[in-house]
Amino acid sequence: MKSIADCHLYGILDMGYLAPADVADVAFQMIEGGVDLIQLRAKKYKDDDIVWLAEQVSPITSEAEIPLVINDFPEIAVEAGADGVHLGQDDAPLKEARDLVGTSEFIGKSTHSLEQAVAAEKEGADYIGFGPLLATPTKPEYAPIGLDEIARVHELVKIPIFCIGGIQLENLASVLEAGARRVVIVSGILKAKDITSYTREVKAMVTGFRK
Ligand code: TZP
Ligand code: MG
Repeated sequence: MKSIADCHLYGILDMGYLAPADVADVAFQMIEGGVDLIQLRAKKYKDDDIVWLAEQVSPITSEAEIPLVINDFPEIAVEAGADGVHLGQDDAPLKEARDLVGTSEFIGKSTHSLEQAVAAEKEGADYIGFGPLLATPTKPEYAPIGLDEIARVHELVKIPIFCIGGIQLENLASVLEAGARRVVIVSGILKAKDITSYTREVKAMVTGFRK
């Protein structure tokens, strides 16, 4: 299984963009394209349905030896045998989630400011999401941070930082130039005509930039 430290491109199965029947196929295409880990983000779905979705995806992530992360719900992450859980600022406190998932699952946390990023590391998160950097229809209720704080967050926080929000192939170079080393792309990937080749192009840029 890939460790978080080795993950640079994070793909999200956001059920706002996907039909349940397509979830496994899309996971497969994203992995073919080179995502290093996958999150299942199923806002508005019932617990049992999230477990069902996770069951469709987990054989594929297991086979590829990449982590599967469940958004929002530590209990479901445990029930589904996922590898990690991702918490927002309004979800269960990190300590509570840690008590539920133990040390066998990692915990990620969404952060929307430098202060929240520093606090998440202190609380014991294994990685953070930092964003939204840019305005995005996937998370419309949050004001974008912009690209200026990317360099600073990398000075302040030593756990892996996944930059997120409004990132697409078209602006990826500017995000990487601003200092991002790990990115999450949701709608850019899910709305691509060819998910595998879009993801492949993103991966090549992210990998190429680190060299
Ligand atoms: N958290 C911060 S921005 C965001 C989340 C879940 C959505 C990112 O989606 P997109 O479509 O890549 O802008
Ligand atoms: Mg959440």
